Amino acid sequence: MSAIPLLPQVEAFLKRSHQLFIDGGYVPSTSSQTLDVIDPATGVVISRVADASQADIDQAVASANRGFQVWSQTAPAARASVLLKLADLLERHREELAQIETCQSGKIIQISRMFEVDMAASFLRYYAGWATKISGQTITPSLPSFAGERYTAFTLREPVGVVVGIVPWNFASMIAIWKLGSALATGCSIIIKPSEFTPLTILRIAELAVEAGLPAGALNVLTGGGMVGKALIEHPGTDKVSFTGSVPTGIAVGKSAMDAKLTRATLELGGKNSAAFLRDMDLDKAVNGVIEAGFLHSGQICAAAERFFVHRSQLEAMTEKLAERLATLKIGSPLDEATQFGPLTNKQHQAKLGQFFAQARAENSTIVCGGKVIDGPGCYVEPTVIIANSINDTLLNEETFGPVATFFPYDDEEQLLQLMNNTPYGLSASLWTNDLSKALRMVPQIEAGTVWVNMHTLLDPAVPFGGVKASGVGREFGDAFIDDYTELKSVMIRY
Ligand code: TXE
Repeated sequence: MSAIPLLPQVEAFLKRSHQLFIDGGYVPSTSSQTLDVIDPATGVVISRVADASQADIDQAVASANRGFQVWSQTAPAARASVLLKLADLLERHREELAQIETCQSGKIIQISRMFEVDMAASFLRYYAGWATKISGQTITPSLPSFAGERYTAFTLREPVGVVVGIVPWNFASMIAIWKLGSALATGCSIIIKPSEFTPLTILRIAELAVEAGLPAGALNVLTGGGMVGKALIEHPGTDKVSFTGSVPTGIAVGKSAMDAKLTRATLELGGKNSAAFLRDMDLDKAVNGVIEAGFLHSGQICAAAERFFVHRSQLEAMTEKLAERLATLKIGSPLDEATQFGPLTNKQHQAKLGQFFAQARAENSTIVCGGKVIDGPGCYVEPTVIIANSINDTLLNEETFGPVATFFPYDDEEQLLQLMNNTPYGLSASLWTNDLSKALRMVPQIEAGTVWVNMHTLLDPAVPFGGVKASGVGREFGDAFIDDYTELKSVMIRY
């Protein structure tokens, strides 16, 4: 097999001189600064986007406030209809969007199609369904009645206002859709600040949103670096930030939000997620489980597992079998449909993985396979399996965000739970066993926002997602997102 040819509309899109998406269309930036977008498979600059200035930020925020006035007054059913149309348009432009995404992120084309388009469309449809179902309560207060007066009260769910959606590079379309779906379903307007590494697909999605009937200003896209995100959060005209990204940046975002004006903040951060295999697990199934948990999209998934706990008696057999399986993965161009393992998304990240490999060697960890950066213009690293020497080893504690499975043995289930919880983070975890009764007894003792049993990484819009401990604040999906995107207003009436 060889790389699929790019569609003519993708070629044309990449060649454009990209501007900022404000007020329903493109406007030139007042800044002369631009950012290169690099194809991580080849190292070639494929496009350039604007690096928004403070004047651009002011303009986008003013537009988003006007957009909010219109959109928040749009009937819920009409809001749902626009989101449903946008989902249809994503699917109609499936191949185009998937190719743009693969070119900017190095994600293998099958994953771009399935996650960045198909899953994104299903999340949008889910949020569309909520637009007409957001409701308050009626309450009877127990206040004293001196002359026969009576009381009633009710609550209103009101959109928070202008949301800033700060998106990382690992799922540039799908995560942007989570944020804009939540905001638009609840009647908020949103400004998306994509990652500087992957700013392109959301610009195309914003065009499709206008085609779907979204009013001007309800969705703006400002490309630029981290400082654009910070300025948006601290801007007096914004009301909430929804951030997905690394823990250190998440902490900075939380501080900016609180310091500036108590801006509401939802933080979905990374961590160091565990996958634990109980002794009854068949080894072949367990190896498939490790690949699902740790190697999808080269491990560049916040919910992916990076620490793998296996009973001491099975450690050697399991890691050897895993290494054999990983050796069969076809590494190559992400535009080749036969490729199973693509590049990382940027050179900085590849260099970071190189440092982690050096650290593992310095700490005398056992490198069962991989452990090397692949030389060349692309951002490839080898799929890697490591056995840590001690629970303090760096690779058992720091998020690599790469295709690195670090194993550690346990002797009994009490120790296993201690090992799983021995981390400041708590985004996700998985238990792999045929003994569901045992699994259900262990679930409450695991400190994580999501615990999977016999699966890992897969998200569903109906199931809330978010972290405990240092992995974040707030929840996306389910009905949990409504709390984060609306303010609860109480109305009390004496009659
Ligand atoms: O992420 P950041 P980066 C991890 C992964 C990776 C590391 C750094 O380990 O190597 O994070 O990646 C914007 N105020 N994850 O630098 O810094 C920034 O422009 C407001 C895990 O890309 O978290 C981008 O749009 N915004 C992660 C977004 O924040 C700021 C997914 C994320 O950037 C800002 C990706 C600031 N002060 C990387 N500074 C996950 N958990 O899913 C930066 N930004």
